[in-house]
Amino acid sequence: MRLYYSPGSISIAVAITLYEAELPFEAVKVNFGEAEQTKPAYLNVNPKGRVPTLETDGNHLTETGAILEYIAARTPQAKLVPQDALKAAHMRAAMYYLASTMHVNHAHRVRGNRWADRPESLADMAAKAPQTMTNSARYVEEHCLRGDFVIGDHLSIADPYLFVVCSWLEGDGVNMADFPGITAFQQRMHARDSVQQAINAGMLPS
Ligand SMILES: N[C@@H](CCC(=O)N[C@@H](CS)C(=O)NCC(=O)O)C(=O)O
Repeated sequence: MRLYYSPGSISIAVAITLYEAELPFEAVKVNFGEAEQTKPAYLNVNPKGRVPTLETDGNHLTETGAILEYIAARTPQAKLVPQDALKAAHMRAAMYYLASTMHVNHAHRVRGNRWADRPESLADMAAKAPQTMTNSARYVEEHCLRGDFVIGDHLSIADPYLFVVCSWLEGDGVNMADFPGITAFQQRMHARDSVQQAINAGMLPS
């Protein structure tokens, strides 16, 4: 398998999950500084011009949530998706929320040019991010994390996803002192071998 990634981006949730599942992979860095994600060579891999992409058996899988589900399905022994239907629904609700709302809130600060061109529009969107990300953090703190991990006492595919999105909060202007539950979760995840492997591979800052 080959993972196309950019350091610190949501693609690192896939790397952490691959490490959790003990699936070997080749990591291919997409250089955002050179806008490689917009060039034909990468668009042949992922026409959306985004990371992650997971190449497996001649297929190019995209969308973080779908890739995480694929890894879990490939490695049932890793128990990355709960058997219990209600817990699984909660796990997926968290992942859909991260994909459709929280990641998008963050992108309004760093990728405003997806939605607007005028400098004042971009500045307005960026200025809103501390508020929308604080609202998202409040939701995560009070409703998403049901214990040590999203589904309670067991790590699932929602946790690497949440860990990477929450690593953006401080940069988005969120006061982490208001979110002790998320802070403890981040520390718990940071201590795992999977996250340490991602750090050692230069995918995340230490
Ligand atoms: N819905 C996609 C979003 C992927 C995405 O937006 N990735 C960002 C990095 S966090 C990216 O590739 N940005 C490059 C760009 O916007 O040019 C997913 O969850 O996989």
